[in-house]
Amino acid sequence: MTARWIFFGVALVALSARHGGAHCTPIEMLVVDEQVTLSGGLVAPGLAGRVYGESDPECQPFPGDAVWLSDIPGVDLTGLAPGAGLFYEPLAMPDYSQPGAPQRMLWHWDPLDQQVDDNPEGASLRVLSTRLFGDVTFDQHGLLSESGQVQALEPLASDLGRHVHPFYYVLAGAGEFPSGVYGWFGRFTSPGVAPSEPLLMLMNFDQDAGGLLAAAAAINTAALAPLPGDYNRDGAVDAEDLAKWRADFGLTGVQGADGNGDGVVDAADYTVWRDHWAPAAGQAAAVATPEPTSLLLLVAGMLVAGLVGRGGASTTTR
Ligand SMILES: [Ca+2]
Ligand SMILES: [Ca+2]
Repeated sequence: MTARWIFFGVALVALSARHGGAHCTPIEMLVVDEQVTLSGGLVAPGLAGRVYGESDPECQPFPGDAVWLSDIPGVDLTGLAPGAGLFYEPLAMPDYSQPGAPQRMLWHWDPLDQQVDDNPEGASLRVLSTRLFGDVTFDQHGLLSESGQVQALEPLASDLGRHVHPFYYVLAGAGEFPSGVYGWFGRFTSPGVAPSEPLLMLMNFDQDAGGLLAAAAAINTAALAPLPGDYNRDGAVDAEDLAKWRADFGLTGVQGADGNGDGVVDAADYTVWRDHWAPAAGQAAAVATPEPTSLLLLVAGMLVAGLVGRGGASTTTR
């Protein structure tokens, strides 16, 4: 046996191990009250809604591949009639982690700074039917394919009640793709019933599997409209947001603690936080909300600190 065939055999065994046995964390799909309904997926702190990806390193797609192709997660399919038609439609969502909250279709999470960031220009994602129904392709700015959806399954009678893999997910386009986690929102539709709620799909590319849950939380949170006063975007309005407001005070053009959306973090944003802060019993004293007089002193102090800081910075850069 040549070395090539030995390698091929080892690769096949490795692939079987990845996809054999348990189906890891699939999309569980049924039709409930005339709506496509999803469950399963990733469950972790900071994840609200439906988020799907593979956090089990044994089930991860192929880290380090130059051309990246995965067919996971699969779908546990119940509740559709044979031939009813099942489609997948990627969705643009606002990115509240960026100034101006631009609409985004392909998202990237950078493991180095642990932030959602701009994708490389030229990178796109193809959702390609494993049954040759076509594909839908998009980049961070929007659709690249003519059609905005792709058929997932007919489904066949033999698909129902089974675990199926309707798509290959392909990171495509020109150039090198930075490592990290790529994500995209979408929904499943079927004629005659209501579409699913939006779901977030995630793919780990060329990095340690451990980043997937952090990326899931960051991308999911970035697409959710922020709660007024929730400046660190953890879903609660509390003392940590006051600390964030203090840290951001005087900044312009940032999302962070700009609670009233006027492009600057100032005393008005403290008022937004205070008006939406709902302390649990016993927390009020611990947080020590500034009285109006001490607030003015605090703001004045920050203004002076900000002016001094800016003066120092400008002299050093000249
Ligand atoms: Ca918060
Ligand atoms: Ca503001």
